[in-house]
Amino acid sequence: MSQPLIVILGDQLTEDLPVLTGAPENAPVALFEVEEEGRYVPHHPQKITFLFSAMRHFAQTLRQRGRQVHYTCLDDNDNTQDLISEAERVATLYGCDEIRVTRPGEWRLLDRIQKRRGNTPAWYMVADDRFFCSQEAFNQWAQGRQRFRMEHFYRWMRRETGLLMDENNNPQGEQWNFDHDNRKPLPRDVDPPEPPQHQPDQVTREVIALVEAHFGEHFGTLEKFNWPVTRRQALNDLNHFVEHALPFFGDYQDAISDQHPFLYHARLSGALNAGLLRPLEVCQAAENAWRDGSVPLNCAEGFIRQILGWREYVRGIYWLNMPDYKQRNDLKADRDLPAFYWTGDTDMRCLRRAIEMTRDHAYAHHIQRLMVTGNFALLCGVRPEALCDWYLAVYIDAYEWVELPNTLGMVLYADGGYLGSKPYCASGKYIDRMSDHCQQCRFDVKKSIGEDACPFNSLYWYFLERHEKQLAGNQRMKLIYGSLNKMSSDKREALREQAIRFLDQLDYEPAYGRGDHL
Ligand code: FAD
Ligand code: DLZ
Repeated sequence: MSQPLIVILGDQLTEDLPVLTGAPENAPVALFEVEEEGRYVPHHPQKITFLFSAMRHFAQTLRQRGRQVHYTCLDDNDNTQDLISEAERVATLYGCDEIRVTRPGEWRLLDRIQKRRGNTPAWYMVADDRFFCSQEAFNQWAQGRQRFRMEHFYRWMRRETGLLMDENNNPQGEQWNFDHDNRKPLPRDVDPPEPPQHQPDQVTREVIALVEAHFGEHFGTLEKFNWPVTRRQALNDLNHFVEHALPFFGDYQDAISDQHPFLYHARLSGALNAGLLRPLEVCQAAENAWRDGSVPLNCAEGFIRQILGWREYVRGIYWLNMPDYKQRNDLKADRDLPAFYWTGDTDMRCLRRAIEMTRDHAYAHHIQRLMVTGNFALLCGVRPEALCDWYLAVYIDAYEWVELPNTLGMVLYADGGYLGSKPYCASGKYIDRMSDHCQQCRFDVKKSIGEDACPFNSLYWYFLERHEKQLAGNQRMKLIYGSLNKMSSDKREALREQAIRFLDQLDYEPAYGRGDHL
């Protein structure tokens, strides 16, 4: 009789995964902490702590449910420190002739497993049912379409799931999208809710010590660790968000605060991506709050769109196009990452604060990722690989299936407009409108030239000028290219010189924050 080993990866911590529910009750279940996964990019210590602690708690839950669980700790003597070899070692140890695993979320690992074909014990991959849209369904949707747009996909998903639809299958409120009510700038007296506090228990405290000892050299601090490490804590965070922050989510979705890292955002991406929450229950919680009258429709819809729309869409794009997608660099960006991405040591207040928040919480919200660190890298011409490695390393929620399309596609426009219809490039004016950083910055956001001019301004015009050939034909860029072309050649030259001077004096440090082995 064949006996499978059920392998659960660190981002597969969902009790009713098909790989578990479909396995014989006496099949051993295995989880492995390994160095290799902590180091293929230098993951933030909070991300590693979050996953190891959540894995250890998940193993406890499985044992309480009567499962036989094998758990390899990072510092176990016989740990081979690699997921594939550890699974094969443990399968042999337990006399298992096959290994079953849920399809991994990163191509790198999928490829390695596929290359084990013919191996004994044999590997089998089971579909991941934690998404609204299967890869097959996405591929079918994509087939024959010249251009993809998230909005079309999202409307299809709304119809398919019935989320926020009325009895005639029309969108609630007779609109698909309430963006005109959203995206308000930050009010002066903003007072967002404090996230729930999770006191680290014994398990988490032990993991913190372990991670400090093994990955202490990675960028990021552990002092403010406050992520949910059990499903119960994650549900608590979800309820807290729906009650206290969701009612304002839409309004201040795009605002950036110098002091409040989380504003009215959910902080749920880590828990969602690791499997502690399912996207359906999160969307249903938001819809129910709207039905109860405690959350306005623009907020519930704006939030659901992020999960039902963007999250599913980027995953579909990732699997449809990997591995080639990762090689795209359509704007031929060739700079290394500025060194201050690993330190926060810059006078540009918006960048400093986004990086400090990242260091302290392994978190920055979407607009900081897109319009501050992302926009700056786009304007500088940072290589996709360098920027993608950074985003993959530093955020609590980062896995390639979601990080890569957001960074390479949405931020860097390196896929030539496949994911987004135009580059999200902006000058300092945008950051000034949406945040309270500029008042506290040594640079003057109103100036483009001179020692105290905001670097975003000259970089912005220099970027547009560099990429005129690729971008000027884009309908959505017409207005801005009109302005560039009306500019005197003296002004253009001064802006160009200012930007080049600035770029030349930056330090670039591609390998900072990585372990010696890399
Ligand atoms: P909220 O703003 O409250 O949004 C609610 C949920 O919607 C999130 O939890 C997330 O699950 C989903 N969501 C929102 N926007 C996106 C999006 N663009 N793509 C996918 N899901 C989205 N998200 C990740 O989960 N992992 C990543 O590695 C990641 N990398 C990113 C890199 C860049 C350059 C950019 C611009 C965005 C990235 N995002 C990533 C998307 C987004 O920034 C985060 O999901 C969000 O900031 C998480 O915080 P939150 O839970 O408070 O989200
Ligand atoms: C991110 C991560 C880290 C840091 N460590 C582990 C680990 O030790 N064991 C494990 O099973 N998973 C880990 N992960 C998550 C994996 O990297 C993730 O499962 C793959 O990238 C596929 O998405």
